[in-house]
Amino acid sequence: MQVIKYVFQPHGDERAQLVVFEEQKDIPFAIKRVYFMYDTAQGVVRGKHAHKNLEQILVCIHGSCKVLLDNGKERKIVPLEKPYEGLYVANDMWREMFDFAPGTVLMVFASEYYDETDYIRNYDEFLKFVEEKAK
Ligand code: T46
Repeated sequence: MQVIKYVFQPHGDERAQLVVFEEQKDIPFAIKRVYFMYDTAQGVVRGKHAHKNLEQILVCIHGSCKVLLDNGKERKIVPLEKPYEGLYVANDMWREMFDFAPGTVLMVFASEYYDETDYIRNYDEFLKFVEEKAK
């Protein structure tokens, strides 16, 4: 499984670091939605689903977490620890976010508007979905 991690070049000077996300440039798709999660409780696992169409870039703009990626055949755990790193998560990829450090803010850039019908929340259904797609 190929893990695609983007490194966004910070524009730093003596005042601060500044990171830019422009659609179709830094982010490889048109951004239809941005959301973030914060106040993540200790020990929680978020995600536990895949998407039929949605592509996303996950950026831990504060703190850190780990992301489990599962394409139905292989699993990888990717740490997100820098505010200038973005993890690309393709549509047909099971994802779980966990091990959130206290105070973590995880920001997500999404290629589509929110649509509950795009979610695959059952792991067996996900396996069937990727098997069908591979035929
Ligand atoms: C994903 C991972 C990385 C909305 O109303 N609009 C939205 O755009 C989103 C993202 C969520 N919601 C509602 C739906 C639920 O009632 O917010 C609640 C929490 O959503 P969810 O349980 O899906 O959150 P996560 O952290 O498990 O997953 C989210 C995204 O939903 C998902 O697409 O890939 O972050």
